[in-house]
Amino acid sequence: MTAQQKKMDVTSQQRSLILKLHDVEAVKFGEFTLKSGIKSPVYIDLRVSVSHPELLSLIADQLLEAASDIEYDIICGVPYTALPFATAMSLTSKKPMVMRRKEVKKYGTKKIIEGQFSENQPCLVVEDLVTSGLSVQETVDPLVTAGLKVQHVVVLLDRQQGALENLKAKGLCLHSVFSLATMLNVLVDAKRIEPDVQASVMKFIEENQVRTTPSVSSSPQTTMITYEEKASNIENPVGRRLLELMALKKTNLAVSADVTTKAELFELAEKVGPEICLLKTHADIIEDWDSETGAALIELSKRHNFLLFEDRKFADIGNTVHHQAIGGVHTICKWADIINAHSVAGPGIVSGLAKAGDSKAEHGSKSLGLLLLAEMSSAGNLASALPEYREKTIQMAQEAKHFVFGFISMGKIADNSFLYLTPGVKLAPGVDGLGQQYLTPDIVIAEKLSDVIIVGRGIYQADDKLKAAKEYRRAGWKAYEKRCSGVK
Ligand code: S5P
Repeated sequence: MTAQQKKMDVTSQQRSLILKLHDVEAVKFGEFTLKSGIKSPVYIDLRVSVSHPELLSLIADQLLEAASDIEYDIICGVPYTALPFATAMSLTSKKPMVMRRKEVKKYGTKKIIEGQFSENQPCLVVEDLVTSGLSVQETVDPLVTAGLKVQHVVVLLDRQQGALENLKAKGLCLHSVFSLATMLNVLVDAKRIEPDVQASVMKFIEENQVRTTPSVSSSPQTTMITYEEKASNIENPVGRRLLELMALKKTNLAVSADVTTKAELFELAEKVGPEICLLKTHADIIEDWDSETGAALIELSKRHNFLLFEDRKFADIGNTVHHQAIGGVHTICKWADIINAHSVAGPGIVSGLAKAGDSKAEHGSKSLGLLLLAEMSSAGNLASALPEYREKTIQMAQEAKHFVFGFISMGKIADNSFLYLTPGVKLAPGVDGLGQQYLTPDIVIAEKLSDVIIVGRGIYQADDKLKAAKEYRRAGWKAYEKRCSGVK
């Protein structure tokens, strides 16, 4: 298709909408530092449209036009920017809306999808802007779980960075009012920007493609390795044991037992024990912890065949962490199989904790394994924001493979000689009001290729904890089987 033909494809309404968006500075050109730290020659912020009701109504008309061939009964906007778009579309088309909550209420109905709908009703998802399509997916998943049928997504602007392909891989069809390329053509045509700006934005887009599904370049051996196969790659015996018991029990679920009394801790471990591969503790939040608690946990872990992970997140110099790990009130090394540490203190922290592991072995106890925190699930955390931090953390782990067998990370960040454990997991994505960010088991295991899902409140705050644990176990294992079979 020639450039001239492409220009002719733009309707006069689309052209006028693009120029209006430029007028209100919803799109800007220059040098902008994105959240990821990457420098971008273009910045798009469609939130400003709420200050311009006429513009909002034009946007809604164009979105409805783009969706005119689709059959749907109900509309749902991706929070937050697309909520006013969806509302305006609903008012014009008289089609009802549902809303997806980002934060689930702690009281009342605890509903994730607000509004009235019935099973299998076709729902059109509306978004303002797509890059990878991940935020669309985070709205589609709970809609489908709630029983709605979602096949189509309509978006105002497609940045052409992979969303179309990523959503297609998930069985979703993306319809955009216009692409970034079209927007640039119109702006050059109207002499709003110079052709060299257009060229630099297009180069940026080409160089910054985001694939949320496993990339084609990763070979089947690396992405579809089974837990049994992975076990033979792991040097640390605890890491190997963890993978072997995951394969045997058919579970990749770790429960985070963030309760505050011994009674609650033992009751939870007893209940969910058969469903899990790991019980993760925060010993320092148990108010009545005593010298017998560790031994009682070991007994439970043996009976139900799971490992114990004390989530102490050590972060000090080697000598101090050595004492913190073996001594104090909690004598962590006496009962925990796995501990973790921040890499911020440098390799000395690994050596200090390895020394604690050695003294454990000298006393005839089972061995110890260490996980390094390479990334965190909390919004704005510095580890995830700084790629160099993650790289250095991986390097530290590579230099101590006899002891470090994996990472706390948001997905697979290095090769198959490490395990990846991911916290911030719930059946519906969202946030918790204190910075915690949740992804679904499917995204974590099948897309981001982590090995273990760590679930806290999703299970220990459920009315029926066993039922919740079974649900998470099923979801985590299904995602693992999907990834092994290569189904996207
Ligand atoms: O980045 C992290 C690392 C950890 S270990 N984010 C986390 O949430 N965690 C821990 O995982 C956190 O300390 C808590 O114990 C658990 C998540 O709990 P949930 O209730 O949000 O599922």
